[in-house]
Amino acid sequence: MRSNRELAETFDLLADLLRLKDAAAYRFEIGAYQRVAEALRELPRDVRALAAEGRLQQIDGVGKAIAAKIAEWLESGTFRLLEELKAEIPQGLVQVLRVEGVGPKRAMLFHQQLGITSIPELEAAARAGKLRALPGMGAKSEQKILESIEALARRTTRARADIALHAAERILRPLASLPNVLRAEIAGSLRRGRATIGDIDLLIAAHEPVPIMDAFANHPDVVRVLAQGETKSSVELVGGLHCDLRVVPPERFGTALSYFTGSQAHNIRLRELALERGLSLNEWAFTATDGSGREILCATEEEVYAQLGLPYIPPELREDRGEIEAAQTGNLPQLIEIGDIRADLHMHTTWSDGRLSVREMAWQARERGLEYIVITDHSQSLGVANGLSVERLWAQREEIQRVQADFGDSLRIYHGVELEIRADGTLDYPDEVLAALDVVIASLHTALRQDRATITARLLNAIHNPHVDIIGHPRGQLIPDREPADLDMDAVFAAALATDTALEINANPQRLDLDSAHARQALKLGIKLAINTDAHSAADFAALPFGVRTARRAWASPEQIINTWSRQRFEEWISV
Ligand code: DGT
Ligand code: CA
Ligand code: CA
Ligand code: ZN
Repeated sequence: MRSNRELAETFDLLADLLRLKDAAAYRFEIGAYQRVAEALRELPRDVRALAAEGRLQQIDGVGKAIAAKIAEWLESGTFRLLEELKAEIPQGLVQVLRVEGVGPKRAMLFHQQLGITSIPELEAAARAGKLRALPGMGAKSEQKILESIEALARRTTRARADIALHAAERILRPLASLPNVLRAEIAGSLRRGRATIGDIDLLIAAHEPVPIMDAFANHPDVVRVLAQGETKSSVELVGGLHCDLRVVPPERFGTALSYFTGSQAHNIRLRELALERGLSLNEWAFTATDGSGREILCATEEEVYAQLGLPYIPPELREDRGEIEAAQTGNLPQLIEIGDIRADLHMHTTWSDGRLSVREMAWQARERGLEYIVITDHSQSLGVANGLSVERLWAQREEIQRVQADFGDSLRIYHGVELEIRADGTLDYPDEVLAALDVVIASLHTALRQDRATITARLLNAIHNPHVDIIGHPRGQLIPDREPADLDMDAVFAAALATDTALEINANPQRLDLDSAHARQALKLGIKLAINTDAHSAADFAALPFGVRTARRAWASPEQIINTWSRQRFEEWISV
């Protein structure tokens, strides 16, 4: 598989090997390779297709020399410079660079003095106290390195929600249809709708657990059984995810589901409330603390909360971020649901880098019950995504009008754009073009590693443009491998509020951007949000639930999300 992502990783590797060799001497090359890696990750088209069309140099930062390296890599899986560097510098040292507090100089020092070529070797040396004696090191920096190694391990083992959900459903489906299985549910962080998942937690209600545990351990996706017991088993799945399964009798299902859904912080609060009522609470039951051993069993979660004098709290809120207090005072939000969504305001067609025509996208949208959509293809400077010149934009308008005529009242199709915010902060079309469009989504796709002041100013410039209605995937993160841009989000929020610019929750599970924490902050300030799939194909519409879950984790109610609005209200909003 010679994918964009693999090629991006190759350029990252190249940059890191050069950093190890001599960061100062190669600083221009290193910067150039990193920029190309970033552009490749963002690239909406397959690099092989671009190579076949002779358009490699349209990729941000790719000139003749890099295009030749890419061509060589597509041919053979590597290129000469890379092989030379690999022969010179142990590749494992590149991993060592990812440890915070270890730069290229230190990594080479560890290598030359102690023969270290990997993170486990570095960890062992730090534990043995061997690092502190090296020049420029001490007990404190040694301890710091140990802590960063642990932090790194925590960060890199989490999976994207869609991948975890797919894996969980593959396991759960056959188990749920076994005889005697009464209920089968996903629990843990996946049920709470988190963007990344540490491990999958599954819960089944049945009187006889053993055959279920056997079927679980023998599922074709299981590569290794980590532990198998009567009521709890853990396995490793193909792809490396771990999965826990518990089987409980149905009369205890509610208590168990509540416990294994978590979060841990939420559970601790529930246990405190129970203790105030003379009850202890664990995954099995409430038990009286008066020594009688009297148990209260709950078959449903509603009963668990009712025992504590609380209304049902939706899983997405269970993070101990105020949901207990809100439940106690009758102030739980009326959370948005999938069924509230009437529109999708961000999607691409074959006019830029989408797979389907305007007509096909409209058909797909109506099939899914949407009342209105906005076609938002890329603007001109995103050449690799076949961005629209102004001329093509107007040609597209004619096609949209023809399709609109055929769809009549059954679906309203607005003409918008996903407008590039260029690296220098200017927008990709002149104001008079923007003024003629129904909806403008402005997005950052390039130069995402600019310093805070520069990239924030870029985004603010777009927000302040009176024709920009929505900011697409505001922070630019990609899960799991790209950190968000270094934006001053307070300034972004202040500007969005002042100009009544909506911010997007991009529902694509690789983005989920805004994330739930920032979305919640924005909503508290009174900023409007949009949940968009950014669909490039029919399958991409399936991202919507991930966006809605993120919004629910942000405590969003329907009226705060503009694509729950009626056509009329939406039209009023875009026309001011
Ligand atoms: P993850 O897997 O890191 O994405 O996050 P969770 O929330 O799925 O965590 P996990 O799989 O370790 O445990 C599932 C749930 O089980 C967790 O949300 C709460 C509950 N739980 C696990 N360990 C403890 C514990 O030590 N104390 C309490 N109160 N609850 C726990
Ligand atoms: Ca979990
Ligand atoms: Ca678990
Ligand atoms: Zn888009």
